[in-house]
Amino acid sequence: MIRSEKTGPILRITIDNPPVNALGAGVRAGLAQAIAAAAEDQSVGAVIVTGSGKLFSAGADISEFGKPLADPQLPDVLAAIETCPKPVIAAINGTALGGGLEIALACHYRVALASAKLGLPEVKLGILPGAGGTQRLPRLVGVEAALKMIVSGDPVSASTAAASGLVDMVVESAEGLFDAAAAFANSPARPTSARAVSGDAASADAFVAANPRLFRGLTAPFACVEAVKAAATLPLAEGLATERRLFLELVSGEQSQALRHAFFAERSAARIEDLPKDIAKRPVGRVGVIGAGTMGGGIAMNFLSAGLPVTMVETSAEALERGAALIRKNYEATAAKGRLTTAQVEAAMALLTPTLEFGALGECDLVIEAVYENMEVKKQVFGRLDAVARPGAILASNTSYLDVDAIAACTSRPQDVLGMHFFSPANVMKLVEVVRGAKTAPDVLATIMALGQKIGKVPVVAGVCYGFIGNRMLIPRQDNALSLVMEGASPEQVDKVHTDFGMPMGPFQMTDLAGVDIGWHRDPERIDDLKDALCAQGRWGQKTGAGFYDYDAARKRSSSPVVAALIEEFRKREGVTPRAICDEEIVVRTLYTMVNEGAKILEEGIAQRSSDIDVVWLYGYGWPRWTGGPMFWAEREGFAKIVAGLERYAKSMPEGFSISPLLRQQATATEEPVA
Ligand code: 3H9
Repeated sequence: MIRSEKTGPILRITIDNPPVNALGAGVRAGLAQAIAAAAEDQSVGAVIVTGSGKLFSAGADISEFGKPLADPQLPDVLAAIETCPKPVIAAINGTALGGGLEIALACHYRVALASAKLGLPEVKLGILPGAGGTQRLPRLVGVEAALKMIVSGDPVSASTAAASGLVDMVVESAEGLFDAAAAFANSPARPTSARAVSGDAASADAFVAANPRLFRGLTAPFACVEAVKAAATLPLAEGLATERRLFLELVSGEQSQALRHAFFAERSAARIEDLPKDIAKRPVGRVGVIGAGTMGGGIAMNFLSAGLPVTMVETSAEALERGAALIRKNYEATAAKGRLTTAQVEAAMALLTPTLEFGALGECDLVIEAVYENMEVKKQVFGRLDAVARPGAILASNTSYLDVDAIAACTSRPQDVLGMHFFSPANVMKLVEVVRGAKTAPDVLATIMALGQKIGKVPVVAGVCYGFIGNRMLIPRQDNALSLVMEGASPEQVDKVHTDFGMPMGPFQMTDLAGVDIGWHRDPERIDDLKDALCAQGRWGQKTGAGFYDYDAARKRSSSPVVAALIEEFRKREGVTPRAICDEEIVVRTLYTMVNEGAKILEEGIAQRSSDIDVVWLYGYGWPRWTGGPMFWAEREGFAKIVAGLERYAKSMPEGFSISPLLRQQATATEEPVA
């Protein structure tokens, strides 16, 4: 795990713990031993610490958290590095994160490869840098720059690190890294902790005030600030003690457990249990997209951004031009924010071939259909596609609800067909539900999962059912939300329960964003429910400036007296006497019902594992990450409590409601024994 090699007076210590050089117990022990030996060995003049492979180190071994950590502890190992009488130089050969970067901070000098990324992402796991990072980083870069890195958790490039004083030198090629590091071998040992901190507690407070978004709902960012303030105001030993105390508090806290669950859940979602790991994938060199609407364009952008050529097909020249122009507009907006160069925009656009020729899809290795959500239309498109696509091409539908098996059956090659359900806006949202049909070939599934990751998405496998994982769970939530309003709640009350919980928006805010008219029968005379009543009045959501709420020109939301009157009128018409609805009932009927549906999804094998459901909601709908996702949250909440709640309100639920047998089983298995 730790390799030591001596060249002349220089001892090179290499962290060699694939795949990411995590700092588990073995690595910590090896590193401590190697440093102690170097300090004692008269023939060693200087030490270089580096990582093997492409990474320096991804930091502490996250899987060790939650249990007592074996000695030596990382802070002690780093203290030994810092107090080594010989110069210790970090040769940062690649990504250095968390405890990995903290090793480098404890070294006396830092030389980084230009391609390396440096970061302290602990906050994303609900903790803070716990091996001196909060004390040493401010000593190198000052309070403000340190807070930016520690509280956002986002890594910086080697050149940014050099500009801020975090690294001493940037090297362009890997071959030159060790010579550059060795150039510091005759410099004096220079402990970071001996430096003064630039910036003070007031600059930390100013950072908090200027960045409210980074703190919303979370506890760790506040602890990060407290620790950095300690660096600015206390002697090192006390600062380190503050950091340690906060680290231990956070690591055993609920948020960190949930965030660590989310980290591992995302990675296990990529694994498909019944596929051989080394299955050969189909090459995908060109992608076809049918439909240049908002969805088709967004889907196309994912591939263009990843350097894959895209053929985009439409039926009218006008729609095609509008689609291509929208893609350009989106790229240019990103460039205007400084996140893309003009050259990158042009490079992406050069990969796009808009065409009216359906036959052009014959050149594509993967074709994604993103047309109107209607089974007959989709069946027709797949029939045509079957006639032009080359043998072996993968044919995907972006349907968000429909039966992928029925779509596949319209082709002569159902083994090549699956669903790729992107979430809107498709160029931004990271989730893709990969819908595995009854006949989808294993290599087709494996190819799309790998391709999804390549384009920066989080792909999750789902089986065929109405709405797959995410939208299927949305149905009971939205149905109950509407019933609750009929029975006496206001849209505002229901939405507030959700936003207080941490959701980016509530059920009605979401309906307004997506369009109240989705699925509407389009007959203004026929009013079956509240949504019909809104649609009949042209209140189709944000796009018409009015839905369950009113919107101004800047799409700022406000409560609508018109809607309040409509609701009242509608209740009267239905003979409903409104009653006071408590928030607890809203939680049960809109959140517990989602968990119930999730349990059914598991029962039926639609999701491979409970954590996949969490990943769908974290990445597709903005479920608050610090609760771990609906199924992780449910376990915390208590399955028995959830079942009891569902039973209590079962009579009020929309027709067809039933409690999942799996959920009942879990409730019994986890129920506290009655004393
Ligand atoms: C810390 O350092 C605390 C200290 O301040 C204080 C201590 C006292 N541990 O993501 P990938 C696994 S907290 C354990 O697919 P990539 C990962 O699960 C740590 N395992 O690769 C996966 O396993 P599997 C702060 C880890 O190339 C495999 O490695 N550091 C760790 O897409 C490959 O990972 C972080 O938060 C870990 N630290 O991305 C960094 N890291 O194959 C977390 C990865 O079985 N890591 N694994 O599914 C990352 O951000 C990405 O993994 C990284 C590579 C960018 C490094």
